[in-house]
Amino acid sequence: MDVPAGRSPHGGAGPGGRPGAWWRRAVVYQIYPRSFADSDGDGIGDLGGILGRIDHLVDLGVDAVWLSPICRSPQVDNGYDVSDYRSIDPLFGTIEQFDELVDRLHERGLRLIVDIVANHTSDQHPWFVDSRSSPDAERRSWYHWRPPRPGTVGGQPGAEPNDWVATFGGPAWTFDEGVGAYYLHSFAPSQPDLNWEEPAVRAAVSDMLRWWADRGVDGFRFDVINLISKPAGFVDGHSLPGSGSVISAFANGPRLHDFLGEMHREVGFEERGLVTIGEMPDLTTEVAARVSDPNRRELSMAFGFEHVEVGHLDGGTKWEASEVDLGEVKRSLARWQSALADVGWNSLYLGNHDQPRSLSHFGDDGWFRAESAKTLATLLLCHRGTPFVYQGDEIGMTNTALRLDEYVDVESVSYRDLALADGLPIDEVEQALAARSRDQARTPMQWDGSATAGFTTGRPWLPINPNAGSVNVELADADPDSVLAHYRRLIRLRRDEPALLDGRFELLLPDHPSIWAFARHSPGATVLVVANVTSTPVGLSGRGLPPLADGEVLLGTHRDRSWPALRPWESLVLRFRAW
Ligand code: TEU
Repeated sequence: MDVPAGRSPHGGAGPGGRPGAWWRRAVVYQIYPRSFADSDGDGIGDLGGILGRIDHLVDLGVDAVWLSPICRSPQVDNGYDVSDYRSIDPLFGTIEQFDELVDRLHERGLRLIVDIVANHTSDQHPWFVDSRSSPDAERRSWYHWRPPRPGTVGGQPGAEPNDWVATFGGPAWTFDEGVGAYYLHSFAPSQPDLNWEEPAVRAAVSDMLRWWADRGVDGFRFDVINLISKPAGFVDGHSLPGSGSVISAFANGPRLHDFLGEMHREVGFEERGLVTIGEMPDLTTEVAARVSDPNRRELSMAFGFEHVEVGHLDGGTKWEASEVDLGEVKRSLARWQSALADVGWNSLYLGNHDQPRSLSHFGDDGWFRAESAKTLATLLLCHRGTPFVYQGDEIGMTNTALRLDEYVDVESVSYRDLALADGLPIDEVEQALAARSRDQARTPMQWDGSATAGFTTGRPWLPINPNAGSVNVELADADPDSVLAHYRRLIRLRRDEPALLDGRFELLLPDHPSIWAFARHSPGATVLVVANVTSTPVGLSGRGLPPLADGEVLLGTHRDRSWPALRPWESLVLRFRAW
């Protein structure tokens, strides 16, 4: 691959968003630095660890890396609570190591995307420290301050300015004794929301983004960026059904598009050839099409949540969710494919640091672990859009078993404590955390079969999954039939097959409960993807698919064929000249 130019727009890349933009052909790999590789033995992954593992990324064949936050932070939410936007947290290394990482990745043909958390800061950020120092502070208006409800005493239950609930539980307002007012936080109390109505806040954010772009990064992933425009009035209740938290009151607010457009202009996203991905809870296809419409010059694409929230009960939280219906997941993805077929661009993901392991959530992490890992990857990467592979998925990592007292994620700990205090039976709390906790995706990357999985020489910050002896990079690398080998073939196939990059998407057998099938049509050929997404065999004859024997097999989960049936979690990618 050609070497990205770093600071200048990339050679060969068309204007952002239009066919030819580099990121429309790219596969992105997400690194959660804390859990990837530890170079100094403190049990926490770091930049030195990433520098030592670049070969893994090159061998996998990905084009870009997205790093979860590495800025200085008290780490209440593992870096999603920033106290200095222009620094590297000493836990992760130094700014010199960061610059070295940019250079090393570029030398190997990889691009780097950093994570920007600008809906909120840490309460340790100097902006908030100033804001809370007095009602007349210079940065008072940089955050959302409100008096207690009329007729109540601040700090007493029920005195919050309104009834909004924070995403991690409890009220979205915390009382500051010093100034006698409440501040707003969509997440933990230590993550106060910035007030984007204040022009100085927006200017400070754009300035910070230029600083990172000047360091040579190739793009930004914007944390919960569709929460930045709060509705006027701050009235009780939620404006939209959905997540059960304040998110539904904020998502896609009135000035969202203005703010994104301004940021695009101020930083020069398109001129600099940067990719921009906005994480957007409660995203709709309409908003996704708007923000990723290249002519509107807002973002390259957005992360929606619909497909990972299948099974969530209406108005409930993820903890009360029911079983995942894969039929619904496939129809959800297909709906997004059609909605963004002509305008805008999709992001594609099944898992990240906030979701349980995708293999455990959508697949069969027992008997058919390898087959379902391969099939889920095939399905995802053959859709139209930019795929994001979460670290560990390429070797088929699974959820683990943690004791109630072993969870450390701020969301999980808060849920556990509130649920137990509410009298929920322990086994229900255990089950909910086992299925949904974010810690499931955060156990250390499994590099080899040693006691610490090759992740650290010290004591890992979160227990190693007990299956590391059999599920690890070293073993997978030596096995031509491994999940890892399949990922490598799949990523290469996607790059070489025009129909997979830009071909029109067509869902086949939309209502079939066990077969997930779709076609990608390009002028020269049609590619058919067909998968059995259950742990029992399924027959294919009489289903209305073309005879598979007429196609050329490009990729399959199994070495041999069992037509006209598919074995448990078997999938195939075939090319047809005539369709
Ligand atoms: O996540 C936003 C978000 O919507 C999640 O909080 C999600 O609702 C939850 O994890 C589902 O259980 C982003 C980051 O990706 C996440 O790690 C941060 O904790 C959060 O924002 C706050 O910055």
